[in-house]
Amino acid sequence: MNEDTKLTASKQRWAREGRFLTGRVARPETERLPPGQHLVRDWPVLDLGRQPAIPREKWELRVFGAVEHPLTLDWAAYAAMPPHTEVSDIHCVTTWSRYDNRWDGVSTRDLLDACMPRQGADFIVLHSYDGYTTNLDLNDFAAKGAMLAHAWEGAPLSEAHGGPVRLVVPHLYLWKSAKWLHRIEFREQARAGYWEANGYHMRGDPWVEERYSGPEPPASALL
Ligand SMILES: Nc1nc2c(c(=O)[nH]1)N[C@H]1C(S)=C(S)[C@@H](COP(=O)(O)O)O[C@H]1N2
Ligand SMILES: [Mo]
Repeated sequence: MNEDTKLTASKQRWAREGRFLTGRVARPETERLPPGQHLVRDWPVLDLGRQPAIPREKWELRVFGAVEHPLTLDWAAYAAMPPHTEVSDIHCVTTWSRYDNRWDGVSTRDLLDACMPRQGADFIVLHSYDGYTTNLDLNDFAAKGAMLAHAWEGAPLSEAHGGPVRLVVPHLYLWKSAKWLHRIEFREQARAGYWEANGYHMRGDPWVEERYSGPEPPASALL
């Protein structure tokens, strides 16, 4: 084999393996669990202790702030959006992870197409019916896999897990996935949500253990 042929063969192998597709090469199975996490089979419930009971007929989602088209979606308007399904893993900052959760709902990209964030509206705050808030960068909100979810494993999302509709952002720790979603605010400046203001990391990437913003876990790190 001359050098050219060898290089061609390597390139073909790299192409098959997806080499050099920056950041998007499928992690081998051994790397599916982020550092410091352990796997669970059940699905723990974690929240501030107030679980609001919102029937679908009373549920409303408002999209406001720095957007061209503010929206108010009732259940019928939400259900009329393009359906979207994802299977993704959950990683909670309290160190448990759960694989292969099947979600039905609406992709955040379709929501962005509908509301059209203004130039510079790079930050988002999610507001929930229980008073909880959490913040995201627009890029993380728009990431593939991020969605509004109303069903889990083919059944309506339970009240305890945030029904009628919660956010799911699978590439960040689960505290970013606001349950009982009520309002989505687009902003030109970042603002810390509930846990972010209490010492949790502003971004929360489990693969680099962005758990806390300071050197010590906060005293309030209970959930
Ligand atoms: N509205 C709301 N969303 C919330 C919370 C909350 O208290 N209220 N807790 C967050 C935290 S800290 C976690 S770990 C996950 C837990 O989701 P689960 O109860 O479905 O496992 O929800 C997140 N979303
Ligand atoms: Mo949490």
